Amino acid sequence: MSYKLFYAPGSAAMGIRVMLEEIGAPYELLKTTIDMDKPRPPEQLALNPNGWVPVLIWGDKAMYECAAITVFLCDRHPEANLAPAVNDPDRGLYLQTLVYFSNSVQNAFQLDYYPDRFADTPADESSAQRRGIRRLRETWKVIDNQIGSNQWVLGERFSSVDIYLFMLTTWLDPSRGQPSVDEFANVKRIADAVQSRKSVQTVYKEWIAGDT
Ligand SMILES: N[C@@H](CCC(=O)N[C@@H](CS)C(=O)NCC(=O)O)C(=O)O
Repeated sequence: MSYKLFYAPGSAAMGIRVMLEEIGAPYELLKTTIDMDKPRPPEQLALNPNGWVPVLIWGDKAMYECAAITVFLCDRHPEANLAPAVNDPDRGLYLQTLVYFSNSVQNAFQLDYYPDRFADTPADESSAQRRGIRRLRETWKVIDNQIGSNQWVLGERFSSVDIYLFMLTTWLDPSRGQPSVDEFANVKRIADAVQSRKSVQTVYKEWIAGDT
């Protein structure tokens, strides 16, 4: 099974690429941009009219939404052991955390990074950003408490949720007033452990070297 992935450095497509590396599936990157001042390729817009990444393509099918792609890939490649199976007791926590990442933590990032999508006028944008930054603290605290002393998000087993968590921590930017990952000791412990994986070292090489 081979895949194509609409991809831009620094974006949510990086987490999906790490999963493809972990799975060992062949993939091709279709380079695009997340720069709001640059156009998106028409092929990308045809598959995702929102214009954002990731977009995953296999055969003549395609899908977007990072959490959905995560579940899709893990279900398709159970041998990679990146998710609890449908009847596993941890399945609920796995789905809950992925969806919380997607609709609460990512939403908080969006308030700060894309305030025009939430504010009615340019004058209201700084208010949306301030709320987003506060929301980042609230949502990361929920995740930090949820993890507690667990080795990984799901306890003793590494999973795609840990990769997702790592990806989200790379977006935290204290220079914008956002919290530092250091504020969330349990999150930080897992992010550091994920960072040492070969897949992450490959995909996040520039970020780890401090070049992005
Ligand atoms: N809900 C989407 C959001 C994806 C998203 O926000 N992607 C960002 C990069 S991390 C992007 O493509 N931004 C550029 C844009 O929105 O046009 C998902 O989870 O896949």
